[in-house]
Amino acid sequence: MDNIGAQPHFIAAGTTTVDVTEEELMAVLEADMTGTPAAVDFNPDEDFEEAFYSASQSTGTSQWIVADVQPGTLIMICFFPDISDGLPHAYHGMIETVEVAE
Ligand SMILES: [Cu+2]
Repeated sequence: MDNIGAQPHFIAAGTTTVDVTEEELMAVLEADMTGTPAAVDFNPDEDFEEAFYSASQSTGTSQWIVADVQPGTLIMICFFPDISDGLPHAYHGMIETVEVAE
């Protein structure tokens, strides 16, 4: 992966067999911050299996990661603190999902 952005990033990734959207994952993160449960059928403690992490990655650099990813939905989240407010990038929407076939 290449970092072509203005800030460093890193990826925490895991798989789930729950059908969950990026918007629903944002709601789960929001719930974690506010303490108000999200109306989403996804419990990260039960429905998320860690797959891989990347190292923090500076602007203008590339890195390759070898990972054995299980079938399902791969969730990739950046928790690097944002330069503007210190919140992890995930809270600014830096969440991606990719379907992984059998
Ligand atoms: Cu980031």
